[in-house]
Amino acid sequence: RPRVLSGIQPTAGSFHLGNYLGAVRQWVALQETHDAFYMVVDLHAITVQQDPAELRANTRLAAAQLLAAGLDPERCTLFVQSHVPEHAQLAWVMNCLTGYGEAQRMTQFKDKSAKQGADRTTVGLFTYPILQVADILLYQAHEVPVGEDQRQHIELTRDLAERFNGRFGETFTVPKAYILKETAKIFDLQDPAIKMSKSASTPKGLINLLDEPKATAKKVKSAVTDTDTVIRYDAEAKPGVSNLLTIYSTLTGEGILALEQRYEGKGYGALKTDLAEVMVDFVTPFRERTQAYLADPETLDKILAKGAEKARLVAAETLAQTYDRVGFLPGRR
Ligand code: AQP
Repeated sequence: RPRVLSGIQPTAGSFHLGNYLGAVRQWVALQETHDAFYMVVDLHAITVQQDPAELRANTRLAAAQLLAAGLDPERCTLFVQSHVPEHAQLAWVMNCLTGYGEAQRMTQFKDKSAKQGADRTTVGLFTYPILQVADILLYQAHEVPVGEDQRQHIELTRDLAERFNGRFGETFTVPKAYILKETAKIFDLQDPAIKMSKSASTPKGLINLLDEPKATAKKVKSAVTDTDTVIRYDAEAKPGVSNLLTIYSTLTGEGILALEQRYEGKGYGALKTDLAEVMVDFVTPFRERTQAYLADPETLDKILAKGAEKARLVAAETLAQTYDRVGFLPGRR
């Protein structure tokens, strides 16, 4: 089976719809066909200031949401990044292989550091794409299911894998980004020119999966569309309506064309009312399942410990081989 790997940050509060449709939904599907490794990336979460108790709670919350979304620990390896020390260990090697200018070109860093301000931007935030490179290469992943915003980091991963292999001999699988065109970028409901994101979206433009279903329905109903009345997919001319059609189609499995036909001659109100219902039907059981996993932290921690054990078997082998290739002396056996 080909291998996939991906990760998600332990965000405060809840995953948003962009996280789910852009990434997690694909994770659930890929566990059926791939040897799948998925992690909660808590090492990445400390690149910006965090509260220890909140980070612990958010890490469990993220794991609970992943299980609620349909990850099955029998079908995939689900773990917490900091439980596998090899991530930080391989990251150092990758740091030493990355050009300073190369790291400076990462647009996510530019965006995030601009938001943080110069005094609060840490070296960790600067090098986090390189930690991500290590995350992926450790597992010899063939594919990395992510949203469009991560494409540049996957390119960096490919470059560094090839560079390492060229310099020290074939060691790493060169991975590909697995990005579904339809859901590569889910847009803010109030400003369809920007991606839905926890840091850039306004509360009304951001669908948090764990919000009250009623509040979610309200956000859908007040989504920005356009002054035209036709329900038609056209990402350029009608970004707001197109975003709603994408969300609708992905959550129900009904094709965009079929939706366009069904809503022919009907107004935006009808589309939004129906989509609000679709969304409520999706988030209601998701919230309940998440709560159920959170109510039993012991079981949750056991799942994560078992996942880390499985992940370490793969990670330790890759790290040992890498250290050997680099020229580090073998340690005590
Ligand atoms: N709007 C989106 N559309 C499609 N995919 C998206 N992803 C995020 N936003 C969208 C994908 O979700 C996965 C997990 O992302 P993350 O752990 O990087 O989450 P995040 O950075 O906390 O999400 P945000 O909202 O994007 O955060 P900020 O605002 O801090 O930048 C990834 O695969 C990502 O592509």
